[in-house]
Amino acid sequence: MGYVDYEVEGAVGVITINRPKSLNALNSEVLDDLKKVFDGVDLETVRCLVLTGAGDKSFVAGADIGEMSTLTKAEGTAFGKKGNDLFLEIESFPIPVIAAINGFALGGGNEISMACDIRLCSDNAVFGQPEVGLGITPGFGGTQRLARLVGMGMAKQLVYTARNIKADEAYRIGLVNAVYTQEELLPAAKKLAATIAGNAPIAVRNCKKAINEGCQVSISEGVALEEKYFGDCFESEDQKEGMANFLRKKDDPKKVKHVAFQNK
Ligand code: CO8
Repeated sequence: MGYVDYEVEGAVGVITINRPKSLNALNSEVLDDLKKVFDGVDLETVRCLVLTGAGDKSFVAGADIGEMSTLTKAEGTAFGKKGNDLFLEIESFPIPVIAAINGFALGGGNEISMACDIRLCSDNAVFGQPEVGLGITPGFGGTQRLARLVGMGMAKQLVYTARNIKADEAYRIGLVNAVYTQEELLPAAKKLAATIAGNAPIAVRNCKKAINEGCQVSISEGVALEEKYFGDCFESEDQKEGMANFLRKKDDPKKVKHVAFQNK
């Protein structure tokens, strides 16, 4: 569809931002197309998503500077809200989203990757928040999510200097979980997604909610959230079968089997 492609392989959905001539920069149409694709994901069958960019040069080189260049204050605020609303939807999407960062992840590109649950990148990836060099602040969540991911001191340094960093430094500061060659990146992201998709879906979704929501509150409120999401897993078919399988294995290791979780 338009600027965004979507393919399903088994229980893994792969979303590709496809505007390579502009290094996959996010204009309003790309944001609209992304929203349509996320809203259309069949959550009955798809259990994990991979988000990547088309081509071998760029994941997303930021929000579209041409489109932003003529915005008024009111339009700038509205554009920021459009991106923020979408990225909040991605962050709280019911199933995990893995960013496979295959090149530039600048400005809005770094910001959309930070709305994902897990970031993997290729060795040619470049990260940064160049906004202050353009006369604006990060506007799609960069001032908020970067500090939460890499700590306030490092986030402030990256944002205030507008300095780009390479994949190895992004890995060192904990912005990405792993670095691959370009050829290896997408297969590795799909393999990780398939591993997640093979686990009990209700439990994985509840883990995502417990971690995301728990990060915003005190530890006592966080563990109360965990108790709720933990308790909610009980009496599900997947909990009963997952635990019964473990007990069968203990009883007789030959009875070991792969549990095909039902999402029930
Ligand atoms: N917006 C629009 N077009 C872009 C962008 C972008 N962010 N990035 C690249 N392009 C386009 C170029 O204009 C060029 O198009 P054309 O061929 O028509 O001239 C094409 O992509 C290829 O780019 P280059 O020729 O520049 O490729 P290079 O390999 O020489 O350089 C770079 C690659 C280093 C990535 C360079 O393109 C660059 O610096 N791009 C801009 C990166 C940037 O500053 N991104 C941050 C933008 S600000 C932002 O994201 C704010 C988010 C919050 C918004 C909130 C709104 C209120």
